[in-house]
Amino acid sequence: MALLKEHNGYECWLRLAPVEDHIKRKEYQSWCSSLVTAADRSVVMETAARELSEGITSILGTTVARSAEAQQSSAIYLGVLGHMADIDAILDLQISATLQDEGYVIQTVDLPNRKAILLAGKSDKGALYAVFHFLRLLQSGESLNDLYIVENPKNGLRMINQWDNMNGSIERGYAGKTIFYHNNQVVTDMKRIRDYARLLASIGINAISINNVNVHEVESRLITEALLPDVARIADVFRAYGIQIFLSINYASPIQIGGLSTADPLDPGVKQWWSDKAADIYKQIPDFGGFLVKADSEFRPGPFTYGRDHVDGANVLAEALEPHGGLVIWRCFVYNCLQDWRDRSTDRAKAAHDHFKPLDGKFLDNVILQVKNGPMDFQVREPVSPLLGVLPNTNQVLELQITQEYTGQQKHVCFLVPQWKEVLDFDTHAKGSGSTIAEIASGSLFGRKLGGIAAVSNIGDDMNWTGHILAQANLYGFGRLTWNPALTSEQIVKEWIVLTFGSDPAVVETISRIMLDSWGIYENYTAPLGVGWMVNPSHHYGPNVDGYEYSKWGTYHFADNQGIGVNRTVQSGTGYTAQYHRPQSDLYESVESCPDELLLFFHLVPYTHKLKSGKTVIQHIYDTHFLGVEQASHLVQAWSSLQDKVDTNRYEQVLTRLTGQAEHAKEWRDIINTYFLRKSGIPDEHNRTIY
Ligand code: GCW
Repeated sequence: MALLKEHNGYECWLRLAPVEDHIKRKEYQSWCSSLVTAADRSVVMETAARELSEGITSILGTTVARSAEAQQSSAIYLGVLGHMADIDAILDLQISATLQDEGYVIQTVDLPNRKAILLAGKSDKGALYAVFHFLRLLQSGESLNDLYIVENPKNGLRMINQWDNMNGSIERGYAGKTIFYHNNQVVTDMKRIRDYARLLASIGINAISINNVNVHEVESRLITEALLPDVARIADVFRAYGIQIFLSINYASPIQIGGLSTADPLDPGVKQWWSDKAADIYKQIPDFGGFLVKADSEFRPGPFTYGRDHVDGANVLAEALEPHGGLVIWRCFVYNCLQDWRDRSTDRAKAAHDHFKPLDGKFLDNVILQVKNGPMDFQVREPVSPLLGVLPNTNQVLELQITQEYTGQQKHVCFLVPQWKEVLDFDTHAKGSGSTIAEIASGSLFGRKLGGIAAVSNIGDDMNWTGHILAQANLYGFGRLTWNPALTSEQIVKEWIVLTFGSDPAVVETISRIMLDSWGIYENYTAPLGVGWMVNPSHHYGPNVDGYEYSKWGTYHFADNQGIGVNRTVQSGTGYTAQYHRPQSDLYESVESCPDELLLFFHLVPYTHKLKSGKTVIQHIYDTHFLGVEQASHLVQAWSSLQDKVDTNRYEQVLTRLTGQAEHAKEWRDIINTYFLRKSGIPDEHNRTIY
């Protein structure tokens, strides 16, 4: 057994580990001895060439001769279609017509006197993505003999949102402090940011917003000439990896930093102010992406202050950015966060649809609405947001959360790709069947030029980036799924395991099982049947069944001695089900047809209600919570079986987290089961210990 090289998790999936099989290594070396790239390289192409040669050296142990024309019988050709004779001489140029701007081709040519591998992008970003794909092939032991790979990203915008604050903290961050800021300044040493840009580019991310959407006093000044040079330094680092920078802005900036007396979007002085501000920004950052905006949400300022709607609000920013090609990404997370818990008619789940459906088609072409996957807020399970199916004339991006705010905060393993797959595969029936979220988010269903998927980052300055090493799979999975939503959870997790831990069959099988089961396990021992919110207030970690039951946040479960759940039917509830198209609205409206896993999100039912599984609601609660704890302890056992197959440092890190999770699952089980036994008075059929 080769001594396992120690890793602390810093490289994540870019370990670029040496190929151990010497026959395979010889075969790869026969292909990878020289690299031909065009002489005039853009900054992105320079990155691609460097990543390729350094990656090959790391994996094969050989250096790669780089030149502008072929020196030897075999070479790798890296370039942009139509800009490199060697590539155009070999590649069937028809392929060019099928490639989008960030697409690429990887093709093998194996002629008697010439072996070549082409890594050809439609643009230099495509070439960069081809390089990372090629390095994945080498790491996965794939044969290079007859490659013909054509890849186009499904989503134009593949974006990360950082909820990072300049005081060093990260809102909902569970992996240390921010890598971007220190003591209210942008960091001077760009190393971590460069390594992060590299990780993101390797999974096809092409955009990032670098500050919290709750824009505080200091962060409001990121768009001023005082701080823009620092933002430009960050933009330079990401640009080299094909990633565009965005900033979250404070809607009250004209007042806060502009000295105006109003931020009213219809005020001519405000309009002029944003236009001047945009010009300042683009002077420093010519390819600046644009603004990400959280307005009139959770006490953030916005157009409502001036009696204006969100079309007025977004369009004034869009007009300012339009001359520079900038975008306004406007979040739809708008709801009444001062609700009286006694009020059963107000339904937070309805808010985004009520606010934004009437505005469809009124936003300018460079405005994109950003919509969370569910109507509430990234719970372990929610129905898909009905707003995503009712905006045929508006650009939109789907917002997901990689950081595990409500899914164990990187103390528990919870691989979220299966959850995201359910969201992307959900058929809204907006234009008949096949109107899936994947088709809507990408823009293709409604024929929108702009579209994509954004997600809240889970990284911090921990050495392993994500706190829990297994949480790296969520960042990896987000990138791969946003590039190609048709990938399965199994494909994504296998790819990630091989790159991160190697291809030992026991390692691949065991970690795949752990990851693919983890979302269901977490759901089993937390809030039942889609009702959500049984967490401790403010930090949202750990069980507290009534933590949000009397809050102002609209987050109720209405459990009493008879039953539990939120009646969202048209017939006798809040009417939320009507926000879906048929047949979904009918599916959810009827307690008989509503899927078990969302029953308590849509219906108030007695504890004795029979689920499709044949179990009563109360017995389902007991059974899933006892089962969840058993499953969590099995995760520890499964991981322990890999003790001599994973390097000690990472093995121990994960074992510690899984052991902690197994313990904490008992807390969830006992508090939730005890709460419902006391409320319902209905004993567990198996008379297991409940307190
Ligand atoms: O997810 C919730 C969080 C807030 C977050 C907000 C949002 C950035 O609890 O921390 O604020 O919603 O998405 O804006």
